[in-house]
Amino acid sequence: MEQQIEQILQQALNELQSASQAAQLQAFSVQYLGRKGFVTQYLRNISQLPAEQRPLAGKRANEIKNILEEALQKALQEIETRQAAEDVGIDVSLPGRAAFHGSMHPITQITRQICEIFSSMGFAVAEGPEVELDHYNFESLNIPKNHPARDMQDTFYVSEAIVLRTHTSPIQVRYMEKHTPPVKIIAPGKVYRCDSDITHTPMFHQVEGLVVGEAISFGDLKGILTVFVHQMFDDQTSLRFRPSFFPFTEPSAEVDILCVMCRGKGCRVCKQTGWLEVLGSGMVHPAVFENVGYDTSRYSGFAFGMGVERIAMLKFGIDDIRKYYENDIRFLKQF
Ligand code: 2NM
Repeated sequence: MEQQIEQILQQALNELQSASQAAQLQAFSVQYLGRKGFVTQYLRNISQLPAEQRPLAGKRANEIKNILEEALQKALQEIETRQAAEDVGIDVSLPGRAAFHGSMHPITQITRQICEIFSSMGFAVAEGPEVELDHYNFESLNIPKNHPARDMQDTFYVSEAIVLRTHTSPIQVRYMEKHTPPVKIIAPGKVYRCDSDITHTPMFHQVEGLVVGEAISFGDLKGILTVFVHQMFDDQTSLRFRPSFFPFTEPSAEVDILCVMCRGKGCRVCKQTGWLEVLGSGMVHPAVFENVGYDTSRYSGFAFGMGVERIAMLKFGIDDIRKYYENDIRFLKQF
């Protein structure tokens, strides 16, 4: 008996599932829940069971009756809803139009990843204008009037005193004017230079960093950039600091990392050197501090800068920077 009622339940639920017409549900109702239906019959037969089995069998039979009544109501409602939709000319069985999925541009992804690594080391993120005064882009950074970077050939001039920023350093100068040390910031953003070939686009992205405080040393610079490279690539990626020159830092260093493609063996990407140049850096030049009113006998600091496209090309194995800006959906979809 017990098994019988569970079988009736299963069979009833299966039938409900395949019913798509109101008439079928009507028949279902009669067949299972009607006066002569299966469930009603079963309830009647309980009186013939041994007395000790009756309470449990009765309880279960009533539960099943409720389950079926509820399921029947739900099925009826679904059919009504569908009928109402069809009455006004909507075919609810038509597949919907797929939503168009966008995704983050690879350069945005890498910019955010760089910012996240520095944020985790306590850096704040600063931003500033892309159309910048010559004063903030060059003058305050100790870049002399005759410097080649200031040529019309290299810089987009809006007017004699206004340029499209050629690096994000002016963000840091503006920040220093408004804040006293300690300073610990990164400055991400678009920068512009008159340049266009397979490794240069007229607009590209940089992230620069600046730390100023009492007794900040070149050792601090090495430590911060080592942690950054190990987090951005992996901790097997060694670094090499090479003497260099920038007008706004002294001493200055170029930072190379072990080639991520060949691991130092020498390949096409590292031009057989085993190393890749990825960062510029140095101790901030006292002339820059004087320009923002910092006491150079009390404060020292370091700064660094990197090109986001270059980091992204290495991370993703892309060899032509222009691919990032052709808006070819087949390329962009891969990230
Ligand atoms: C670099 C390399 C070296 C730099 C310097 C400054 C500032 F504003 F503090 F003077 N900001 N960024 C810097 C120093 C940037 O990029 C290749």
